Amino acid sequence: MDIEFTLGDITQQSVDALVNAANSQLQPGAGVAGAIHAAGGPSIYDECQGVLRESYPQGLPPGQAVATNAGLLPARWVIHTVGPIYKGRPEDAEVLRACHVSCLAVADELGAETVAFPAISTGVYGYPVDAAAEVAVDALRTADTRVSTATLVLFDERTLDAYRDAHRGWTPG
Ligand code: AR6
Repeated sequence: MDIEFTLGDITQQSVDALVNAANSQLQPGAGVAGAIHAAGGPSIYDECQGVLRESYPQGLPPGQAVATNAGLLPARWVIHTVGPIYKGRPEDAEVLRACHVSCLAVADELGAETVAFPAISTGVYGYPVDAAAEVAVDALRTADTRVSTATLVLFDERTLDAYRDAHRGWTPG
C-alpha cells in the first residue's frame, strides 16, 4: 500500500472512502466529525443511527469501525472509527492501532482502494501528535490489505510534519 501525506480538509478529498474520527455515539461533535456531517448532509447521520440501533446499541467501541454512505461528499463511503481518549496508558496506542487496522478491514470489505485518514485522536481526544503519528504510520506500514493508497490528510503544517517524519523514520519491528 502506498502512503501519502497532504495538508488539507478531509471533506475535500476525492477518494473511495474517508475515515471519520468519530465518537462512540457517532454524533457529529467538532473537528473532523463535525466537518464530515456538515458537508455530507443528513444521510450520513441517519445511517449512523441505524447502524448503532442494529449492531451497536451500546455505542461503537474504541478501535472498531463501521461504514456508511458519504452523502454529498466526493467519496463513496465514510468509515467511522472511534479513537482512544488519550490518558497516557499503553492501551491508548493499541486502540489507535486497532482503528487503522479496522478501517482497512472495512475498506477491504467494501472494495475501497483509496482511503483518506485524518490524524485520529489528535484533536478533541488529546493524543500527542508525534506519538499518534508513529502509531498510525506503523499500523499502515504493516497492514495486510488490498487498499492501494492511504492518504493521511493533515489539517496544519505541524501535524503534517509529524506524520511525514514518522514515515521517514519508520523501521520494521
Ligand atoms: N480535515 C482534516 N483534519 C481535520 C479537520 C478536517 N476538516 N478538522 C479537524 N482536523 P478531531 P479526535 C484535525 O478532534 O481527536 C469530535 O467532536 C484536527 O486538527 O476531529 O479523534 C468527534 O465527534 C486533529 O489534528 O478528532 C469526537 O467526539 C485531527 O483532525 C471527537 O471529536 C483529529 O481531531 C474525536 O476526537
